[in-house]
Amino acid sequence: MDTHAIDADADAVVVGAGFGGLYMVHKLAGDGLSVIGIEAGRDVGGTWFWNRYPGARCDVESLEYSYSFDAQLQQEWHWTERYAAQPEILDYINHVADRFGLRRHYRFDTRVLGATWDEPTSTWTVRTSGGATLRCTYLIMATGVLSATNIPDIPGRDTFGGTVLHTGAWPEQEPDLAGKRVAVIGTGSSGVQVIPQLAERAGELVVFQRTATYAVPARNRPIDLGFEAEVKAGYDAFRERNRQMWPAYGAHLQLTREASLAVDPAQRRAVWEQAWELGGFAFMLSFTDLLTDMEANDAAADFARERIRETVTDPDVAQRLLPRQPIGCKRLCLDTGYYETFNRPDVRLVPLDEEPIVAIEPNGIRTANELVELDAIVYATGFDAMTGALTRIDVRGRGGVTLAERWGADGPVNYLGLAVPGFPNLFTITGPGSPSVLTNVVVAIEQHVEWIARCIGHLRAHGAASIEASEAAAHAWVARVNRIADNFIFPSCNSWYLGANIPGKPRVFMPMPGFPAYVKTCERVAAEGYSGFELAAAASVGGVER
Ligand code: NA7
Repeated sequence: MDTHAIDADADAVVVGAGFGGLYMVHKLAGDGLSVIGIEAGRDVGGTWFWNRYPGARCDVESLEYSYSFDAQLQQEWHWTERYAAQPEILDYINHVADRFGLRRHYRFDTRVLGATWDEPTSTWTVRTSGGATLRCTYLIMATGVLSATNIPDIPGRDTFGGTVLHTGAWPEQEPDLAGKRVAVIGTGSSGVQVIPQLAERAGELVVFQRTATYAVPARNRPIDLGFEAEVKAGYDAFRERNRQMWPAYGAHLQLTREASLAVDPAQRRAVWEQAWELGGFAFMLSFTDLLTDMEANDAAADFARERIRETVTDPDVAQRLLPRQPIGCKRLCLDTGYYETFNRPDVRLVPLDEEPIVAIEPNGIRTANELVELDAIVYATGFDAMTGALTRIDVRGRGGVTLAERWGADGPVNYLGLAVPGFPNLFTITGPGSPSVLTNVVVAIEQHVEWIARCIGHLRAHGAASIEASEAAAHAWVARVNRIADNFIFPSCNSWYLGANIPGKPRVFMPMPGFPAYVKTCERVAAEGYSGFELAAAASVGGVER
């Protein structure tokens, strides 16, 4: 047991006050448990608290990217745009926190530094940056899948004399970049969103591109009031249709249920033109085989590349913006004016395959060809996705083994993306091994929160002291997720789904493709009395039943 004096006892500690943490706290408090929430940020919001860069916007439609657990909440909230921008999502999360009185459970501006499993008492001892030591029976990590920022270790990185920003940790006080010479490194979803916005305000914008990306037009617009009314008239059915989709979203965007290779090329093209106009993920959902058949994917990729050539006026620049990996292999970006931005005279593209970065210097970025003088560098270089937020905390399970050690060589050994062998009573919301980033994550979060709450209810009802995923079940699960991923085009490129963006990270496919099948498995596991888990009966400790 940790030798620190315990400052507070709770049934559960929930780490994070984003979509996942807030609902978990709400659910457990509603079930009568004592709960302490810990949040590093000054307030609620999670991803939407930190990612406040210009242009930050959700790529799932607002009417879907919201909680479904409260009928009145979803009826009363009104979204103003098809895809909500970050300030509106943050307003929504604040509204939820107020409406359900969730802030009172939280300690803000506080990080969890470490957590240690105490075998004799079957409890977790949690150390926080505020100096407090908490003890709890259940530790629930709602730390987010895209929250541990990645700043690449470029030589001289810390010598730069100008402003340094990361899209995933954007300051609340908007930095003044007006008229400045600004670099953006990275062209994933965040880069694609921030680049057109920064081009508007900077004097000169230089985009450092390692991998050209596919971006399909979002076609954002004010919310269609007719569509909103239609959805709200049958919200439960709308949610259910989306839950039955493999990524748990977009049922109304699905133009066909056919394989693209089963229709003739003219018909295929007509569907893609329609999907392109519809915007967003309609393109990838247009046929059933785009992510599973390389020939189908090649044709879709060609169609998307043609659109880039049509949009970018300088053919050399267009050529450099053409992605070469299969479309959808890395997460597809939705754009608003991304490719058009490269037609501006004050925007320049530096393709790193032709002109690599050599070093960062006090005045700018030195490439193999030149010194690009700069006032600001914006890292849009993503995250140590899915595992980083967990392994950066000193979480110690049985035998004092840390999560970072447990996941070091083999990647994130887990069961259902919910639990880790050797870490009893620890749950991960949208953890690696669950559908998480391949879904509308709010739907995935709700399913996890409800499953975890039910599981905890079961443990309490049966007087169990702990639940722990078995080694065998976890290894079988990781193998199953990777077998399923092998049926897709996903393993064919270097994406953060595979950990490939972080040097040294084991190459394991982390998110499980296919939400409906995943839900069925979770339901079956629960119905079987938590098969694949080991439940320990409560032991008498020092005369006290825990
Ligand atoms: P992403 O999708 O991981 O994109 C990061 C970008 O940064 C991507 O273009 C990377 O190129 C690039 N990158 C990463 N490291 C480097 C180095 N060392 N040098 C140059 N370029 C680099 O993160 P985002 O924040 O855009 O999006 C994350 C998710 O958030 C998104 O999918 C949505 O779900 C929301 P690479 O492709 O790795 O070659």
